[in-house]
Amino acid sequence: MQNSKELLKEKLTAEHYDRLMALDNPKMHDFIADAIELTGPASVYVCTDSDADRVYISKQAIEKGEEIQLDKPGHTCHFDGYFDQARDKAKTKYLLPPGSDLGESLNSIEKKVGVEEVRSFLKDSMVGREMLVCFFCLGPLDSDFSIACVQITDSPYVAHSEFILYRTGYEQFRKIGSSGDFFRFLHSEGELENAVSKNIDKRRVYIDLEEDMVYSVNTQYGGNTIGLKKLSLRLAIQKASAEGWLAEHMFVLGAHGPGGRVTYFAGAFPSACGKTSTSMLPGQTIVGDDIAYFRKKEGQVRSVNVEKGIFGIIRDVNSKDDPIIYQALTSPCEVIFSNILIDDAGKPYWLGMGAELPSEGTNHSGKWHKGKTDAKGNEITASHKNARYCLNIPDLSNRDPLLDDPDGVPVGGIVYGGRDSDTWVPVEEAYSWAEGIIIKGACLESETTAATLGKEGVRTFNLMSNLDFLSIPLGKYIQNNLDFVDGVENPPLVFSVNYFLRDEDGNYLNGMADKLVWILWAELRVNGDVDGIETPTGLIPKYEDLEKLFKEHLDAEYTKDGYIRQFTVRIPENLAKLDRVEKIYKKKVSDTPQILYDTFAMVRKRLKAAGDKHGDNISPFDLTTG
Ligand code: SPV
Ligand code: MN
Repeated sequence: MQNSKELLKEKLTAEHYDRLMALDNPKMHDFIADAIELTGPASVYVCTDSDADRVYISKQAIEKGEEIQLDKPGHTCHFDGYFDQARDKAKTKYLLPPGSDLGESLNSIEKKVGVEEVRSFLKDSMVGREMLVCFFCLGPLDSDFSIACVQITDSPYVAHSEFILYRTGYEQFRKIGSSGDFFRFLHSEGELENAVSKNIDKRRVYIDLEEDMVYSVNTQYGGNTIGLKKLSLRLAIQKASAEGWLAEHMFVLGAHGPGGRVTYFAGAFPSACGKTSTSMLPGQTIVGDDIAYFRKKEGQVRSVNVEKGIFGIIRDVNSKDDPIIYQALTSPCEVIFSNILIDDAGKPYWLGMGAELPSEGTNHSGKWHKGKTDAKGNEITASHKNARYCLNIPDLSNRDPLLDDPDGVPVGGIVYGGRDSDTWVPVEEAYSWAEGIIIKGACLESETTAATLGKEGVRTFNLMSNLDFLSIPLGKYIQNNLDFVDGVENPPLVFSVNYFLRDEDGNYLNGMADKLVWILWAELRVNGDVDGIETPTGLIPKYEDLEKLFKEHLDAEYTKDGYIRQFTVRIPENLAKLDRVEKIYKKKVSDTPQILYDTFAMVRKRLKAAGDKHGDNISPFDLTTG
């Protein structure tokens, strides 16, 4: 390759060349020069943190046909290809250098082979197009948490999404000077047909952990392309592991307790299991809904939202269940809708919005009418189940005032939840941090959803809801979580929640709104305001505490019968879960810490003893308060 600076000078206008040169970072310059040489763009646009650049990008998205202006100011709609509607787990791989091993649970490809393949797909992919070079920052600016990132893409939709979701980072790059400590993303949509990526068989997301760099090609769906989202989470998990902090697939929420007290919770749920709606609970304040970093500061666990926007699932967002998001989605403010239905007047519609949907319009399948089927004869729904909205948290009335605090928020509790029809009670506190990490986080299972490609409704192991993004061996990741609170005087309490418990007839045992009560009970526990009842797996709420919370916050009568049905400890199901999960660790995770097996054995013993004494299904009234 010719000298980077020379190449940049030749290919960029003076203005954009100067923008790059104002950042004295040879590694970043090399990255951009290499990308230009590889992809061959007609022009290069370098974004600073200015409003003018943000506006330019959003206008480009419309001009290039990647977004359509909708009926309200600031609202646009983007469509991904019919077969490009979710994260592609099978084609997302780590580039493995010779001699390294990530364990068999992580998808990888020999580095040399992978780099050659993905670069061959990227070769000349931007010919005739403008390359966009954007700088962003993960986490608040000017903070121990900040990670500078540079994103190259030929998709103004991807860049526009990032301007909504992340803090701009041109100034952050000025701050890091010539440091090589930043993340890099190179994305091209590849060949387009009707403004969507055409060569889906050549879709690849390849991650280079040695270089803190990710390649993404022949795809547009956000989870595959937005570098700072799940691509950076994979890089961050490795970085965190090396540096002694944590990068998690978690929301961060300010829970508002009695007397104006605010207690912060972070929570992990697999995609489409209630993570965003928990972060948006009525009366509470949101810090973030998807990715959180944790660091220890002065003996305290503190957390930031890596993002400043939400890329949320739009299905079932309606004025009753999610009033604040619904308000934003129906008022003039910056929103990119994706893979919804639009009518000729540019009005957006989606499944579960609480209004009647038109019988025809345009969606991710093109012209759509009710009853339309795809090539395989499957009905095409009006909007895709993984259709999303992308908006700014500062536009929401429930934003938390500490959203951009460089020190993050102090974490009082951690919550793990999944789609579980028959095992866990609605809320339970672990007896300790270690038990919480092992019996709650590392045992997380969930029934699959439309957020990833493949069959839905299959019970799948997903430790800490972070399995899709782990870039270190699973055992090491668990050990990092266990060790993280060393030196912390009051580690966060750890809770499990389950919004999806059903009775023997398959009916849900709880309403959607009930999750508020579980979180507010956890808030009381963190502050020592109430006692719990001891079960073999942790502490559950006392009836009278829940009765009070239901009355106060949901204006609902909480019945003893409902309580018993929801909080009955299901011994055989809990034992079966331990067996299932242990089998996975034994078979697939060779570096599982011994403490995990020891803890399983201890909890199994407790479950059996309780079962011997009280039977398979134990009413909470038969257990004692602790
Ligand atoms: C998820 O699926 O967990 C998401 C959306 O948050 S994605 O960007 O696809 O990862
Ligand atoms: Mn997510």
